[in-house]
Amino acid sequence: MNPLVDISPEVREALAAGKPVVALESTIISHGMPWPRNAETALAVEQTVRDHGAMPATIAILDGTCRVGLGPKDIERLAQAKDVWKVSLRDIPYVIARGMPGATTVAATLRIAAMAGIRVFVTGGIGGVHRGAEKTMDISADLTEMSKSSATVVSAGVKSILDIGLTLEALETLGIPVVTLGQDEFPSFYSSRSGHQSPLRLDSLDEVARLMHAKWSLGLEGAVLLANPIPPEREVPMDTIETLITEALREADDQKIRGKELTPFLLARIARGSDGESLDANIALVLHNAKTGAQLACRYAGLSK
Ligand code: PSU
Ligand code: MN
Repeated sequence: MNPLVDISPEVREALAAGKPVVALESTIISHGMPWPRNAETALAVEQTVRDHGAMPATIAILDGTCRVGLGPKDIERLAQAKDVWKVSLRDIPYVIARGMPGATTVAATLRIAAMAGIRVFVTGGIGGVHRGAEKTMDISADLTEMSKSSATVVSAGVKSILDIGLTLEALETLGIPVVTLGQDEFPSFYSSRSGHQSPLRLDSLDEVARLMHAKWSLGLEGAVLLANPIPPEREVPMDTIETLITEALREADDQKIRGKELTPFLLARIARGSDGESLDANIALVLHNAKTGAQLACRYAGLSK
């Protein structure tokens, strides 16, 4: 393994033994949720993965190396420090060269997870095609990275801060299977509905594991996007969120918030606007994804044996 990729001993042992491992991103900790709930959530997500039989591997860049598998102190540092860089794919060599702390997005986490040989990755929501992208060209590197790195990304779908229809089109162009678990409609993060049909549907994790096995054993590289709808009792009504998103987008435009700042700005604005209701939903769906991801990693490890 490259000396710039540092895998923790317990994650390394699990991988060597063919045991289930689940990768976790860190931008959600540093730039997606406020302190102290970000740290509490990151630790609870790790515990949920363990409780369901898999080894958690939170990924970040610290002290000049890509770290796979963090301790509670590392997580607290990412949750609290003000100088944590948001690291997408392009930023990986920069933060390493400067020895800066970096929280990895879906794109960067997925690449580092694939380097380590991890096949399941849990997050909340992925980046995608932003509304108005026909003018701004703001399309997350999460999408292009998913066409390259082979792991299943478990998410609650795509937030409607993005253009969901265009994001699904881009995923098709990139050859990424988009599978919704147990329903026909693609979910939209806070809601199990989005108004968009899911391109694919599977009803069991055994089938998802078989799809993964078929894809990669045929040499079809790249990710699978698994959409895991938020549990109904934790949903935030679509109208409530839509109003908040419209306001947040208008404010971002007025303040000329662009590029990598846009997604964190919108997330924070929506959390504030909903008086924490959206944050509660966000935490609930990430924990739900952690459980599903751990179960999927167990099924996939069973198939690969
Ligand atoms: N969408 C969410 N929550 C998040 C993110 C996106 O609903 O926390 C984070 C993820 O880390 C994702 C990143 O990879 O934002 C995408 O940022 P950008 O749009 O700048 O590529
Ligand atoms: Mn962007």
